[in-house]
Amino acid sequence: MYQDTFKEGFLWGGAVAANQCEGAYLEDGKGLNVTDVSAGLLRMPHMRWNGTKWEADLDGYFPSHEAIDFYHRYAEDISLMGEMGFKAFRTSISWARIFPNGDETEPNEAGLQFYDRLFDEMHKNGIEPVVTLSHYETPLYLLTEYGGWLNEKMIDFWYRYVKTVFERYKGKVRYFLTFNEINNLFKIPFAGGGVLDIHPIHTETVNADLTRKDLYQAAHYIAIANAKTVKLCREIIPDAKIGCMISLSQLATYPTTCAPQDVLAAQRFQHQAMFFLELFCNGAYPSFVQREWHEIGYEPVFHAEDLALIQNNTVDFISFSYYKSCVIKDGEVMKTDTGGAYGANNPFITEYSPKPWRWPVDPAGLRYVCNFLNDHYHKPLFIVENGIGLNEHPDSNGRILDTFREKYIREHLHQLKEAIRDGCDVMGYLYWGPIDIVSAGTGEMDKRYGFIYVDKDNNGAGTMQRSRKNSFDFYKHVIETNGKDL
Ligand code: BGP
Repeated sequence: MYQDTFKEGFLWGGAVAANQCEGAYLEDGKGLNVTDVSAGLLRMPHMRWNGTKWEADLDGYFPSHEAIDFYHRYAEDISLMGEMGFKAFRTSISWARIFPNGDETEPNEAGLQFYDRLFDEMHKNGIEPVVTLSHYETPLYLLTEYGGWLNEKMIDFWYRYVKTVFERYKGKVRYFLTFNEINNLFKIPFAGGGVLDIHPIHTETVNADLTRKDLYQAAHYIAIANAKTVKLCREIIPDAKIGCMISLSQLATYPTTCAPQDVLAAQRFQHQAMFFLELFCNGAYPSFVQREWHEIGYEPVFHAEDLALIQNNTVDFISFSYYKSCVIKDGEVMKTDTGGAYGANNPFITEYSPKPWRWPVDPAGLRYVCNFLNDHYHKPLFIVENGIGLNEHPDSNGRILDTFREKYIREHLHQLKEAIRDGCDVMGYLYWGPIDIVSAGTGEMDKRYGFIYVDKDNNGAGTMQRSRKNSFDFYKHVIETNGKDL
């Protein structure tokens, strides 16, 4: 049936990740996770070889260790989101709060209690929790002791964790996402994939020779874990919905020219973004990986029952991040950041986020991605990350006039509405970073996404006081009018 605009019950809101906002990185029994040794995922993890094994090197300043202290200030922050009228708020459960090392048999009660308090607070404010089970937060110990997802044992550790979560929060959470941007396994394996991958220049040994073969095997274990999670979620919380979460800026890959080889290059690049979609949504390995597997000499190690498990337990919906599009030329090696990939400049795109990030602004790319997904997978879509990072300072009246952000959102929502008119079933839109948090890629506070300003700078100075930017009222109005008045 034709849908002209955002449906009733559309899930408006915002999204963050535990490791970028909570802080309290060792409080109440929490163990270290992979992002705790990172001052930005695009930088080298701070690890050292002690002669026998890898260990955390915690010398220096790590912005995420305190972050915006959401762990203690969540009530104030959730109430501000409530004031904006949020219907949903996405955050992750930090796995190492629940199982500090990851391989324990009993969970950490204090960690579980924190999320009880947090979800209760959301409900008090009329906000539905949307929970990412793993957002770049694999317990570090699982990497240093077991190699992370290179090891099949991870499936059992993961299973124990998600079972604990489902049983504990079954009355409180109805929306789950499995692994955040899991396709980043191939781009930033350490944090994105939970795989022990230390670059050779960091020290000379161990896994310097990690190959795509290894990553494909890790992907297989993750696919099994994903399928088991979907199955378990349905058993324990039958009325919940569970989705995959993929970074899909890469689906908006345009060829540099209409030369057939450039068009084919763009298609190959899109295939990389489709790999996990095929596994999680169609429940099967896509035929397009066969050629690469043949060329790299990978022969998957599968158990007989694996493929049926993947086939029978596909996700309910597709959630994804979209920040920007990119342009590819045949033969070009694409570079990656947390927003997706980047290659040549697109002469038809004239607007960029400010320096030093310079992310191209391409709202139509969002419509393109939605249609692409709708054509291939026929599942409801959930935009769980879209936003713009700006370097902002309050003016002399203490206000932040972030009209660039308002324009960015307005234009993306216009295009989302077009996608709905094109026939896409869109469940919701969660703006990335409704409150300023630590940037995933570069560890900065100065890359601000929020409607809510947090007084803290890159060096950790500031009062942590929260204040409303101009876009706060703008977004509130968008939600109030269910996106009619953009
Ligand atoms: C995505 C991540 C988020 C996030 C966002 C913006 O890749 O899932 O965690 O932070 O990118 O990236 P950044 O913070 O580097 O600007």
